[in-house]
Amino acid sequence: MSTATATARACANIALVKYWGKRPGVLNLPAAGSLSLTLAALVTETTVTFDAELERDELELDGRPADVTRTTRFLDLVRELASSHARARIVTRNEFPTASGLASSASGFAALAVAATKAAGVTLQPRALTQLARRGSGSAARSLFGGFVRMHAGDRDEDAFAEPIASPLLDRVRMVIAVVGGGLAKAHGSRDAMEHVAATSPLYAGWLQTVPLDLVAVEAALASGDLARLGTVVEANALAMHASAIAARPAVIYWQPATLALLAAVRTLRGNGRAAWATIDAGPHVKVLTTIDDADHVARALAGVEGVTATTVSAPGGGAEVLK
Ligand code: 2P0
Repeated sequence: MSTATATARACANIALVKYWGKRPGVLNLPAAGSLSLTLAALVTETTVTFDAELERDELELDGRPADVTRTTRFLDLVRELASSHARARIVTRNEFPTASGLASSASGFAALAVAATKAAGVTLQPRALTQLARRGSGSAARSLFGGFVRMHAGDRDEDAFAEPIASPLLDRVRMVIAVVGGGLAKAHGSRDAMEHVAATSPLYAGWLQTVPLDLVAVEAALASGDLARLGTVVEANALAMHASAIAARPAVIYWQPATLALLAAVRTLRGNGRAAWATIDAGPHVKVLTTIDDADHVARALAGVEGVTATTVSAPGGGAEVLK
């Protein structure tokens, strides 16, 4: 057969304990563990078609041709596993809230890993599939699973994998995504930024000491169903990550004025008895951990903050899957 095709979908995830820093080398090993929540509202769908007639890989992203370099590097790993040289056509589409400006490398490489291995006839156990996705993007390993997911840093390739974590909180939690507009200069890409922070920030060592403690606290809160404990650690962890970035030389500052206004709004919501704890990734947007009961109230309050251009309420999402 000269062509073989498969389609997969994967949801993006938001880290509750952040992945921020790598160990050196080509294996894309994180410097520390991380823990995330997969979100139903942020979906990527990807079709991979291996075609012996193609001379090079071709990528179409949201209807337009896109740079295929990083995708080719990833597909080379799949081709090696399949003992194949066939190039591929990749068509990928992000069903994200309109103009959300949210990063999609997690759902993107998770969907690509599932579709490409399926199309190539490579069968991997779930843990091995997360290791493969990690080579594409560290956060992608976590998007293979739904709900709460723990990424292990490990010492070697086979120890740096993701696995789902059960929690009685899963049915209760929601995430409100508050998109900050404003048209400021494009943020620093997280891959380069985390290397720069690791190399120059005097606070990076403190960040690396914090992560294992936060992981223990978050896992305990998830196991016991203690949402307030979970939220407190989640917000503190994100602020510690950003403190390390702000202290880099030169500084990496992802926040805009609306980001700080959102942090204040979240504190006010908490003061009024609502469940609301903020987290922030490599951009100005604020994601708020809340409950099914408080989600709409929180979303309305955040939509009223100056500089916020959209809000989305998301339930936890499921794991990556083959569609056809
Ligand atoms: C996270 N971020 O844990 C953190 C929080 C950014 C801030 O994972 O270089 O795109 O592809 O392995 O996965 C973004 O990093 O990095 C990220 P690569 P990735 O969600």
